[in-house]
Amino acid sequence: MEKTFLMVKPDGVQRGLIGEIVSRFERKGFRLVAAKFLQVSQTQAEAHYAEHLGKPFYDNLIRFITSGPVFAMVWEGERVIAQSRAMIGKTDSLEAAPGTIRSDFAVHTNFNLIHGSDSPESAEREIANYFKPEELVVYKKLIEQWI
Ligand code: RTP
Ligand code: MG
Repeated sequence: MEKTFLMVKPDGVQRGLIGEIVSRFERKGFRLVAAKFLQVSQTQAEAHYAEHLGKPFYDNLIRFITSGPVFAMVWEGERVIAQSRAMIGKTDSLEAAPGTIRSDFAVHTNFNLIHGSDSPESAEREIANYFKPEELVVYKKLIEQWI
C-alpha cells in the first residue's frame, strides 16, 4: 500500500490546527502509520527542501520550517500521495480549491500550514528524513474493507 509523508508546519501548530488537519485524513479513510512532534533541525530542513536550494525563497523557507515545532506523520492508503495533495490544495491559498486545507485555513503562500510529499520518490526520502523504519507501525483496521 502507498505511503506519504505529511507534516503540519510551524504555523499550523501555532494556530492549533493539528487536530483539524489530522481529523481530515482520518475521516477520509487513510491509515496513520507514524507520528512525531518535533523541532526540525537545520540538517533535516536542508534535506527536506533540497530541491529549492538557490531559489529566492529558500533561506526564508529554511528559517520558517525550523522556527517552531511541527507534527510529522506517515499515512498509508490507496493513491494517498495524490489524494492528500488534493486535500491540501495548491501552494498559494488563493489558487487552492475551496474545501482544501490551504483554501480553508491559509492566507499566505509562506504560511500554508501543511506539507505533503509530491511523488513516491519524495515520500520515501522524506519518511526516511524523519522516521526510523521501526517507527512505522504495521496494523489492521477492520473498517478498511469498506473504504
Ligand atoms: P510543500 O513542499 O511545503 O508541501 O509545498 P508545495 O509542494 O505546495 O510547494 P513547493 O513548490 O514544494 O514549495 C515549498 C514551499 O516553498 C514556499 N514557496 N514560496 N514563489 C514563492 O514565493 C514560493 N514558492 C514556494 C511555499 O511555502 C511552499 O510551501
Ligand atoms: Mg513541495
